[in-house]
Amino acid sequence: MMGKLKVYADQMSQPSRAVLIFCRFNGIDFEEIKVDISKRHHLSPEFREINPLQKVPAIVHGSFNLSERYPSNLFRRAKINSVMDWHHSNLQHGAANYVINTVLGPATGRPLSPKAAAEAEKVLLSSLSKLENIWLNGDGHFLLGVSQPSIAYLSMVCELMQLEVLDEKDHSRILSPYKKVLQWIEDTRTATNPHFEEVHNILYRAKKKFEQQRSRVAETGTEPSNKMGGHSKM
Ligand SMILES: N[C@@H](CCC(=O)N[C@@H](CS)C(=O)NCC(=O)O)C(=O)O
Repeated sequence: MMGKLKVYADQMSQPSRAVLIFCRFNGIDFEEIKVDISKRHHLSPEFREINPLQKVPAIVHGSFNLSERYPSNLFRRAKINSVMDWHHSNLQHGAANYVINTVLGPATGRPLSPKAAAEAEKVLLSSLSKLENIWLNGDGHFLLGVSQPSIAYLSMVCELMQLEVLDEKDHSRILSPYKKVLQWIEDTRTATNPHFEEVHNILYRAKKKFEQQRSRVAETGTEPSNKMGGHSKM
């Protein structure tokens, strides 16, 4: 007996959201174990036992075993791996660093850096262009021409969804030129609902909080305090 699959996740983390939506959408019987990054739970000795890299998400099923989450067809599995490889060093690299350096950093104890944000934006824009013109270039509908949301494309869509917390101007400057990408996000939302919206609720609450913070700064000219408080309260 392997026992129930355990997913260690923080819903404020985009790869965590991708895995949670994937498991819910596929009707996988799993237990979600919350790891609150804003409270440094990922740095605890207990979590280090689960994932020595101290990152979420992490999956435990008896012993670590990710392979059965992937499709059994070898060619399709290889394609998904190649998309994930590209995603981690391109789209994730650009989007996560942009969001951390413009909005989210202080909530996890990191300072904002306009210079790092500018560098991340270049990676993000070049990744979006490749996504639009290469990955989504088939029928322009679903990635790799497949109509089932794979973990690869949920990961990428969740990566892009985190841009919701940006200032409206930045959000539209970055995303609006990429029509296929925008359509793909909508298609994924529709295909995986209600799970998609449920898992993104925490992000929508954070978005509202950041909007209020920005309008207070605009009205009063005072800087926001550098803390968002615990994510779980957003
Ligand atoms: N490439 C990994 C990235 C994992 C990752 O960076 N997770 C972040 C949250 S989104 C984390 O755990 N950060 C911990 C930290 O900031 O120290 C994946 O996609 O799962």
